[in-house]
Amino acid sequence: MKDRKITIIGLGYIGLPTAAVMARAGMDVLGYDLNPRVISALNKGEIIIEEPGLSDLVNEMVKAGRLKGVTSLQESDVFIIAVPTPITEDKKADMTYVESAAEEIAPHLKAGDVVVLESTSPPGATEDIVVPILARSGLKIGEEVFVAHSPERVLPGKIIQELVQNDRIIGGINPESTGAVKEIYKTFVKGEIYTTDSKTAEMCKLMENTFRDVNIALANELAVLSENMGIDAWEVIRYANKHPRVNLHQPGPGVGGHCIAVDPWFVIENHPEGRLIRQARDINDGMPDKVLQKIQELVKDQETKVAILGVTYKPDVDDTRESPILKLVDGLLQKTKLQVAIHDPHVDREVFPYSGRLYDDIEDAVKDADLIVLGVNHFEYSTLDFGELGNLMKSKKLYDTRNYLNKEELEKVGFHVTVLGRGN
Ligand code: SAJ
Repeated sequence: MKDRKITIIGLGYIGLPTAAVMARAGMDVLGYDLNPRVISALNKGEIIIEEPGLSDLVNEMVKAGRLKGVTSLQESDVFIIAVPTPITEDKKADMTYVESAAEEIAPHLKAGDVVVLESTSPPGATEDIVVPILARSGLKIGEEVFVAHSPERVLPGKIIQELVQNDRIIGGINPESTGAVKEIYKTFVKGEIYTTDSKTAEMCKLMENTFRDVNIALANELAVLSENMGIDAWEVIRYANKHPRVNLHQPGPGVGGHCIAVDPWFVIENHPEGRLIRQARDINDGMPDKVLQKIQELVKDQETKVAILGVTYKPDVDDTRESPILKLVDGLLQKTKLQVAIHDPHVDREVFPYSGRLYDDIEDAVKDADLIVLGVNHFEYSTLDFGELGNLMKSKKLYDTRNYLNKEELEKVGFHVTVLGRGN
């Protein structure tokens, strides 16, 4: 197995770590991406995304000659598709990148090759989209070329560890395909490998994230109800979760990232009967607007300055895809006259849409502001000196959308603190 050549198509948050981990397991790995920045960085042993442990591992594998970036596909024994599956305006899976990847693979196929779709896809995509394109090679798909869906389930921030330790699902288009892919993943996965058919594997992945989305929607609904009832949702969660079979999730300013905010739509794109799933999406997507309304209540002067701390989709990552705080910023700029200043130590200024409003120094972001909004609970924000920051502000008001900061300590230094989900 170790002498087989692996090609990973798409070197993003999943493809690149997978490439590095497979190289570490002893395989000869080529990485292919349309973005030339990614390939030139890779061949220098560098990466352009943030993920703990990835930089060192990539560097080591490139130096060892086991991982290399390429700008065109070539013959390989295994092709792994890890390209994005974005969502269209009308909430459908945009499978263009998957289709192009399959189209590029087809001419390079030979008997015995394996193709794995890792990209999160609507149920049926492997069989209905990938297989017919690969069949253009003239080879018998399922008999000469083995095809399966094996969804990634890793948590950004812990990708390297979870790629190896998590259990894995492999769903082939037939048992032979499932078996062939299992042989490959066995070389680096330490968790259990469960096998099924490709459509079930696709649905498993989507339902994992949908489970979380629906639960977060419930927590967000609890937050809204609690504010209206004058109780503290966080206290309700703390005590309700003492029940052995209850696990209320955390409310917040909405759900972001390219997974949980997107995948539920793939389940229901052709199935309007999925009512609860749709409602959960609507509740979570409505949260940035609720935060916006609260900000407008908290600032008396509607043209004053508001400082937003944290814009990524979750703490301690650099990813702003589907970030609810970016949606909040969009709303503030489109619907209000407030002056918006942003601080986030993780975002890459080069790809950030509001780089003109992004301050490197937190002091500059909060200077003369009427209100600080904690958008993301980055670790860095737990150690801030709010006594000093408060002195730079026009008035000492803070809205914590994550229940992250120490309210009592903030009040001691003169802040008026509002917490999402905490009624008066
Ligand atoms: N969030 C809440 N309340 C919570 C938990 C999360 O508001 O109680 C928000 C976060 O702030 C963030 C979003 O949800 O905006 C998603 O964050 P997350 O940490 O829950 O998940 P992701 O998107 O980083 O990763 C998820 C994981 N899926 C599950 O836990 C079921 C991961 O295992 C998947 O591999 C990943 O999606 C993916 O790629 O699909």
